[in-house]
Amino acid sequence: MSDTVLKAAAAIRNAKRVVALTGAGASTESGIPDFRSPGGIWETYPPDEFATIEAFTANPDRVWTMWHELGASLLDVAPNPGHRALAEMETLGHLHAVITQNIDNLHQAAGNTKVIEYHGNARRLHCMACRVRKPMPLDQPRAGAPRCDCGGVQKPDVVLFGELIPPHAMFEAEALAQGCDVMLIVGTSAQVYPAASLPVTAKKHGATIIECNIERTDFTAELSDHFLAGPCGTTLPALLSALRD
Ligand code: BV8
Ligand code: ZN
Repeated sequence: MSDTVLKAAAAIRNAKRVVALTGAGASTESGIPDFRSPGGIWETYPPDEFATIEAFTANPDRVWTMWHELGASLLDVAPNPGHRALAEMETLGHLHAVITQNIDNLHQAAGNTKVIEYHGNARRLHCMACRVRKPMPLDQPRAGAPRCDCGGVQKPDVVLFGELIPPHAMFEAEALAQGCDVMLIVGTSAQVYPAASLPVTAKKHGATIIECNIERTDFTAELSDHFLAGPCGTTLPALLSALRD
């Protein structure tokens, strides 16, 4: 067991409230590509053409080509050992909540019960006209943007660039960041705001920052007290077994 893992486990064991912030790196070992690593989604679908609310409004059918591919990649995915370690940490009382930027539902599938979906969830549709939300039929072949019964265009219920974070998620995440004494950051490149400001808030309120990533990020230099290098499907189970000892 590495010294870093032991120190991180000690910080979690002594904490009153641990909160995790996860990004796409938490799901790559479930077979879902992340966004910015080589081979990531943005390589095929540049974000300014496919992930902004302007692009969607201008040409919903074109933007849906990305969501159809992304939806298909979510069809038969399952939680990986990293997701399961976070769920077990909650069961053991060592994790209060997960704030996730991911839209794949895998934390819930792994068993975490307090999950804040900061960027929405790809399993729902959201009508641009009447605002009604409905489950997204993930296996439905898509030749363009679906239409609502009201005739409006439906978008995936995820937060595109230029869209506000859902207020309930925004406020709950902010309160969790202010109130935690350990923040466990898993698999995020720290590039997207306001999500990337949550660890800054936590640190400002005295939290210890533990970061799990396969690369060093802006957080690593500026915020992290413990950096667990490597795939989170390995580092999180190692952290869990140190907590069990
Ligand atoms: C908003 C759609 C107010 C959903 C996404 C200039 C400065 C600051 C901010 C801005 C700015 N200009 C514009 C903005 C605002 C903008 C923004 O932050 N832009 C950035 C790019 C500069 N933000 C917004 O627009 C947000 N809304 O601000 O509202 C507003 C309102 C009106 C007008 C203006 C502002 C909305 C942000 C949400 C955007 N939606 N995607 C989806 O597809 O999921 S963003 C996209 O990036 C995803 O949501 C994703 O969750 C998010 C963050 O990415 P990561 O999760 O970190 O993934 P990434 O691939 O980047 O990194 C993966 C990491 O994991 C890597 O470090 C890798 O090494 C690591 N990894 C990989 N495998 C593993 C691993 N680690 C461990 N183990 C592994 N196995
Ligand atoms: Zn509608």
